[in-house]
Amino acid sequence: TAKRLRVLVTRRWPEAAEHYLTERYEVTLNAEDAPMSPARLAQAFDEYDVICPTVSDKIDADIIGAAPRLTRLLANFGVGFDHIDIAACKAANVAVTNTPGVLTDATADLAMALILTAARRTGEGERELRDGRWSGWRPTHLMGRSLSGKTLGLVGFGRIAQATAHRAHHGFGMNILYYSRSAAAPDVERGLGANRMATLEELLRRSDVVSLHVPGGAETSNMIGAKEIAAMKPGAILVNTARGGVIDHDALAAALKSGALSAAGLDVYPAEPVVPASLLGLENVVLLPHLGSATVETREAMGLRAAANVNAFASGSPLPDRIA
Ligand code: 8YV
Repeated sequence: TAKRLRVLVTRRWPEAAEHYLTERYEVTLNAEDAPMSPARLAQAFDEYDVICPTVSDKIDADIIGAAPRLTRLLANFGVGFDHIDIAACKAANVAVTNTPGVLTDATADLAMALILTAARRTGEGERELRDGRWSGWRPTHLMGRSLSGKTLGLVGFGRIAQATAHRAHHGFGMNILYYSRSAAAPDVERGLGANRMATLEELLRRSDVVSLHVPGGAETSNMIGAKEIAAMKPGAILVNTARGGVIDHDALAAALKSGALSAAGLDVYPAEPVVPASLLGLENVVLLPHLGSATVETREAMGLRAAANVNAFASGSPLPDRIA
């Protein structure tokens, strides 16, 4: 019988997805379910044919090393891959796949949750109530902002941005603007009532709510800094479900403190699990612990999608979600 592939799964997945993989391959699960040390990850490249990493594994050129290593495939559990040095993978002849599509709805739902929480101040309200500070109903208590008729500006216009646009436009009556390197097809724009802006500055200037949907990494590092925040409408809301490095958080904290922005909603941070200290003391920012894709259904689907790429690799077929 053919040698079974040795597969390392760096974090614990939902049971059904682990079961699917362990039935087919020689799988090692990380019992502690804690991030692996760089040394352990580097060693794994000599021990496993396939590694299934997550966002909590930083796989840089030092870890990948020079060829020849045993590992030939990184089947990433997640769609974003800025934690993996793609150029180093290519140089070392290591293929990389991700899990697009299966987490689109869950992440768009969470973007809406952040928009609603920020606009309606529900986090502030719950903290007040639980702290015993609620003194009763009054006409001007914790007034937020309505979404209906307001403009949502999307930075990046991929799958998750479009799913967010769908919810905001058809569910909440928002107007949609987007900024992206490439234009969406006319029928997609029509279906979402979306208008493309020629510059980021114009999008920021015209939007009541701005939601970020660009990939992380060097190209988008600090894309939203002091200058961009200053271009936003007074009292606008900024939401991020993409990657933390896209925002300059010192500039964001200053704008939230001064009231230049009324609120923000964040699910991602530049050096997780560290949360910028300047934000922790502010009432008008919603801070979530990277929950974008965290539903039972979605996390299971992500594991099965990573497994589908392992299957293709095992049978020598083209990898369905190959990114390198
Ligand atoms: C995951 C994500 O939770 O897919 C992504 O890019 O950020 C989240 O869905 C995480 O990356 C899993 O590795």
